[in-house]
Amino acid sequence: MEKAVATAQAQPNIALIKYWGKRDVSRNLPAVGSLSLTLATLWTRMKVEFSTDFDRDCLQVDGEVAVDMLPRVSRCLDQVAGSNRPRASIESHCNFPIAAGLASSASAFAALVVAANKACGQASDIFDEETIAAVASRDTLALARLAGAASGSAARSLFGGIVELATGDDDIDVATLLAASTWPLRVVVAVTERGHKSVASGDAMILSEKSSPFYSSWIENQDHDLEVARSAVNDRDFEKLATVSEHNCLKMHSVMWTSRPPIVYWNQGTLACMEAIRDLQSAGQAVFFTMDAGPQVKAICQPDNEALVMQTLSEVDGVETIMSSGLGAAACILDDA
Ligand code: 2P0
Repeated sequence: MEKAVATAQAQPNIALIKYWGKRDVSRNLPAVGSLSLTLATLWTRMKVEFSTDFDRDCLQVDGEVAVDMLPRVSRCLDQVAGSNRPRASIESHCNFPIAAGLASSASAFAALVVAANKACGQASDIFDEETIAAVASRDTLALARLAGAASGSAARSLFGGIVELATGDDDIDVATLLAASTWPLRVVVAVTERGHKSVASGDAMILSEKSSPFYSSWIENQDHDLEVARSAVNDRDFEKLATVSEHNCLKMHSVMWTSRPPIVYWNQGTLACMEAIRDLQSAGQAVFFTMDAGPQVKAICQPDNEALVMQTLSEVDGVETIMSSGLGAAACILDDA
């Protein structure tokens, strides 16, 4: 039996300056740059095994066969290992809720690309020469571009700390702006609903472009928000980062709300958490909120008020679970032993 196997881990990331909109749907290129925090304690682990003995790809997510997600995963493997590749068995494990606005596709596709690329390099006899040469030449940016082609936000999880993704001329550019240890921010996640989201974010972005009257001004102002956020990060200016991040998040949700039909990911718990965070801000606490394509609220704060933020959000009506994380590392290979 000819086989090649590797396992990788990636952490989800939370965007402060959001990706919403596609410049090129077929290549999945984002219409705007984005800036994000890679988390430390939430993860997806992906084991990819290619074998000439398999007659089809097979995906298991947390021990269950996942037929719906398989075509997207198979397409991503074709990009990494060539469309003539041997079929693969993929096992995914995740320590947080999937598809509920917690960026599970980001960590999943980042881990998938890293594991698949490593596996290809392990058993050259079952891949063609072109694939072997491509695999050997890939750096982290090349892996990020492959992950981004599968899921735009996944490109950012190839890097640790505070990460910026730029749209670039022909493809995205992604890099760490600030290492995780340089500014010890904390991210408190208030889970207000554990189900799958109502509209997939990719479809929702396309709907926003087609139907929201606010879409064009969202695109036009993004470079300005990125510049402000970048300078706030470089200066470790929490206030400035808070103001631009909340504004950018609310603009993205305004674009969603003004799409036809409207895309509303929030629930009552989301609004109650925002109000609790506003109260903390009024009491002088350095904390701000952000929400993505789901009802969960992420509160960004600092180590000295993390316990207070967690306690406050845990008492909000509608909050089911609280999780907390610092900033974490780039996607990496795990030792299969
Ligand atoms: C972000 N989101 O910047 C934004 C904010 C959701 C809201 O990136 O279509 O699942 O697969 O490229 O990566 C979620 O989008 O979208 C996302 P596709 P993805 O984090």
